[in-house]
Amino acid sequence: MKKSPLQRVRAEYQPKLPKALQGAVKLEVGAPTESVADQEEIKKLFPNTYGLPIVEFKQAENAEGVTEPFNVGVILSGGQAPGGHNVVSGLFDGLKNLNKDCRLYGFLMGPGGFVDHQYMEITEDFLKDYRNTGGFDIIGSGRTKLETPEQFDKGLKILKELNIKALVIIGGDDSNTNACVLAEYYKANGAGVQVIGVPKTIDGDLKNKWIETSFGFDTACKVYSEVIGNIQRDCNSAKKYYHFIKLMGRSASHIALECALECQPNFCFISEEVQAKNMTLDQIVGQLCDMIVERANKGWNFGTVLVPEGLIEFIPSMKLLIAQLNDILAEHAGDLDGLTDAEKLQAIAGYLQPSEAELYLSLPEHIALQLSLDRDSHGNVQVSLIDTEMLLAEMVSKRLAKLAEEGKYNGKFAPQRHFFGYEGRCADPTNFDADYCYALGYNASMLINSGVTGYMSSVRNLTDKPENWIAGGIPITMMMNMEKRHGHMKPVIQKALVDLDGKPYLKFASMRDELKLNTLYQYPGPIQYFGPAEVCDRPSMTLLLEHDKEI
Ligand code: FBP
Repeated sequence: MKKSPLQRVRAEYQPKLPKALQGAVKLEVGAPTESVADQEEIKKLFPNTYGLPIVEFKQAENAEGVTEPFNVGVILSGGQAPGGHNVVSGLFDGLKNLNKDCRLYGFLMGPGGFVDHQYMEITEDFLKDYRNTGGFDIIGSGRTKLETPEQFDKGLKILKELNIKALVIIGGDDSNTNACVLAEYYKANGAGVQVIGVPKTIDGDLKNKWIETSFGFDTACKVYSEVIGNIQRDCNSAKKYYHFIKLMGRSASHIALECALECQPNFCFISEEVQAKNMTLDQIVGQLCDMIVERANKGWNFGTVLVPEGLIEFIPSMKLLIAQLNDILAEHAGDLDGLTDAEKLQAIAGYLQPSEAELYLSLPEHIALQLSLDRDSHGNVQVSLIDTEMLLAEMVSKRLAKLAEEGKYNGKFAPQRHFFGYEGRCADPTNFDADYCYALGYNASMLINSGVTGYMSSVRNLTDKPENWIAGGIPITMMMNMEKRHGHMKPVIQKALVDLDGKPYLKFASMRDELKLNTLYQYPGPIQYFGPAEVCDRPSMTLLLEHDKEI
């Protein structure tokens, strides 16, 4: 593999490991736990993995005897997130430190590779080119949903063939939910295979008291913030465009909020707030127009607007529409096949309730069609395919034209649109993510060695220096509640949306009026790997604020 100069130097970086994981470890076992909600149902569904204690590693004074060698399998699941390769590196190094004859097998292209027995052994020689790099290309990732006993049994065959004692699933909330179901299934059937989850997703919505952040969020937000900063500099230089910037984050607005804190744009929507205030699309457009008119009165016909990609699903009227569309697409897929776009729109409108049909047909045609695309394997609307930023820019443009006719606006509105998502998902991890991921992977190897199953690798106290990070495991059942999915109540890990009483949101809310009517852009610049710690090792502003730290 040919390497760039930065890659060559970066490959030498040795991620910092918490003191607790350096050398021999001992396990401290806490009290039994309960799930965050719906305790009775979750307990019934997970009789073997419910109520397990939180465990924590401490440095052991004396190394215990040599561990017998064992084999482990690893799966990368779902969307890419910076740092995945370091989870694999940490896992590999942890296993080899336990016994150099331990082996690590990677299942190819996500859970699908596990079910279909596609795998490779990960060796040091192979791994060395991937250390501290972004991407999931080491073994590939995929979105196959691991949920049926048939898949579990097929997977068990290859685990037995390769003499694998534990499976590590690196994924988001859905994949970790499935990891827990798998752990329960293997325990109930005496399969003798442990399952450990690792919290991944740039979206930042897999977090709670014990999982302070999912890996990849820090790097992805820093990549987006660099380019938003660059756009803002361009915007402020030419003073002639409004930039509508959509940011990834399927449901939660953590990414948009973090970028807003980093860059201080003129406007940033927070989907959770839109939902809480029961706002309509019309009101959203109205808010933007108010700002544009006021800025135009000051002679400013430029600005920046951040739009979380999940926004559309949080507008209550759109949410109703999407829920009906989900059912219609599931029930009438066959009837819609082969129709032209115009016929499809009319047919779908015919199935919708009258008020949703009206909303559906009032949308620009391309947006209505995008809302009617196939769902992903988890039944989610693929929001990254919906041009919400374009929808807003078009609707604002129309409204401003009307205001101009009425003599209420005399500015110039020239929108530019951007979507930042894939640009950040495979970036080389920041020092924070490089260290965090390595620690998560290393910690997973220690969890396996301690014999637990149905746990998520947890590294916390993340605003302190890495040496002081706390490492251990959290029972996945503890993070679960019951939610309606595909029309049925299912046990799932509770998603962490932006907390409207939380410090990151309140900080942004305290600044936003000033940001709208001034030009107070901040320019974060590119990720730095070498240099002063306050530049290179600084965690996300969200994490700092959540830990009562200064930003
Ligand atoms: P995960 O939750 O699997 O980590 O993926 C998150 C995400 O990056 C979202 O931000 C985005 O909506 C989605 O993946 C895009 O999915 P795909 O990679 O399948 O296009």
